[in-house]
Amino acid sequence: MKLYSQPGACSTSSHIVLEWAGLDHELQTITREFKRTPEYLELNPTGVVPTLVDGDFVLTQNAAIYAYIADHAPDSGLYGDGSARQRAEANRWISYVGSDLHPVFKPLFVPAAHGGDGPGADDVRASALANVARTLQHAERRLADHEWLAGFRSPADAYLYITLRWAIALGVELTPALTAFVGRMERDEQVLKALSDEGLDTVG
Ligand SMILES: N[C@@H](CCC(=O)N[C@@H](CS)C(=O)NCC(=O)O)C(=O)O
Repeated sequence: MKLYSQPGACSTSSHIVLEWAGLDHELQTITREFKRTPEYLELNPTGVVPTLVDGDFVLTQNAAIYAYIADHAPDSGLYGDGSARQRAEANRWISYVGSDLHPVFKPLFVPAAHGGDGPGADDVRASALANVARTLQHAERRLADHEWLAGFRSPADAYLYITLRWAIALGVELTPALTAFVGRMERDEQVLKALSDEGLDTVG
């Protein structure tokens, strides 16, 4: 399998999941500019990361990639014990990160697409930062009495960790439960390997 990842983007979560699964893989780190090339657009027509290539099969979307990886590593426990309930629990938290949390960062990363490059730029930024903090409260409450979002370590944790790196870079102050979670992730050897392979530092 070959993963295309832009270091520090959400694709790094798919990379962490590959490491957790213990699957042999090749990594190609790419830049924002490379995502606009015809070569890459042929693989991923929307020009985003991640993309996973397995033989003649090209897969996009983090959630789909996590599940595909887990299907190739059935003993990895990535979706808990594999029961309907634990798979649903992992998917519930993957959806929260992917559909609720990840999008609230967009006005901060692509201000021009959200009216944040004109006279009201400061207001757009302040409101986006408030949205990040508000949306993170759900994870904070969960992690106050759980080590991992789903109750066991799942792809949702890798995805949350990447969004927390973004929050830290943007100056959002993390609550103790989220800070402790970042620490747990950064004590994990496979997480450290993925970060190092992408040339990334720890942030906790
Ligand atoms: N729903 C997509 C979201 C992918 C996405 O938003 N990727 C971002 C990086 S985190 C991206 O490549 N954006 C385009 C850009 O930066 O130009 C997925 O889960 O794969």
